[in-house]
Amino acid sequence: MKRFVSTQEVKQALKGNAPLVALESTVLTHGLPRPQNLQLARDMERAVREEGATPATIGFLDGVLHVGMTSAELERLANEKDPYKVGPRDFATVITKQACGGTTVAGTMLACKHAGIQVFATGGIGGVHRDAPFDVSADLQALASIPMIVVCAGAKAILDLPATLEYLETMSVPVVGYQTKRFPAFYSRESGLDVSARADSAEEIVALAQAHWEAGLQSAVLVANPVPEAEAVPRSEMEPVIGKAVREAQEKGIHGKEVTPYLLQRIAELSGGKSMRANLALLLNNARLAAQIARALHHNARRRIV
Ligand code: PSU
Ligand code: MN
Repeated sequence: MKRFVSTQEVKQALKGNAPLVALESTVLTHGLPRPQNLQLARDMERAVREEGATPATIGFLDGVLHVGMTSAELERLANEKDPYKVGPRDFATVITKQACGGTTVAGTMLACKHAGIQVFATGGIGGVHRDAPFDVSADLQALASIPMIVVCAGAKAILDLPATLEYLETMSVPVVGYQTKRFPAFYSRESGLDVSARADSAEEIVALAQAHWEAGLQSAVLVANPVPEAEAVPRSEMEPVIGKAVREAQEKGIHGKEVTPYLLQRIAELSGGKSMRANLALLLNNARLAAQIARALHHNARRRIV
């Protein structure tokens, strides 16, 4: 059975080994409200193209995994009524139910493994949740086992960041700060925590990733790209808002995969839209950097073959 379908554009890029950037779709289906979600999806694709790479937004329509979507398909997914949030364990569910859904970071990475895409841009990865007895995102497991470059703006600030970084260390995932030694905190540029390596250009990131895989590792390389200064919200301003949203989620008994969407929405409300502006800005910023990385990877691969 064919595992996925692609647009003409993505098929060509895959065939010709042209620079490709995967984009996730849980951010469309569960992360952002309408109509900002569709606008953002289109803006991210445009940002990738402007940097000379081909975007491949990944998601499920009628139980079929799409690696790259047409404009109409993107619009459909963004407006779907009850889409699934699709992590790796949900692939079988959406396939057998012929359902629609947005793929999470982990789900998107699994699709990239099938398609052979090595670079992926997202907003924030999932991680270890705060104060929860045991809620660890499948994103971390995917980062531990799928060799590709993932660009993010840190882990979502709603998480336990020190615990998330510890897990990434345990699983041998390099965390590379882009032009910084500090791990960014999604809405804010600073978490007070350090990354494991710093790189100042796309070429440096690619060299580091290749050395990592040549050393015999199968894990991903996580690039942490801080939110642009103009849209960043100071940590001191975000912390009380995040704390309140987390307490509310606990009081309401929200759990499992509902936690992240609930918190993101509540934080947007409580921050008066500031968090949303930061979220949109960092997503675009990550799409651009990922496209530069995809191009650098492409140049490197060609040099090696010649
Ligand atoms: N970050 C955001 N918005 C999102 C997500 C992350 O700003 O919607 C999504 C990503 O797709 C990520 C997922 O993979 O949330 C993690 O969910 P969980 O914690 O349930 O694994
Ligand atoms: Mn979870």
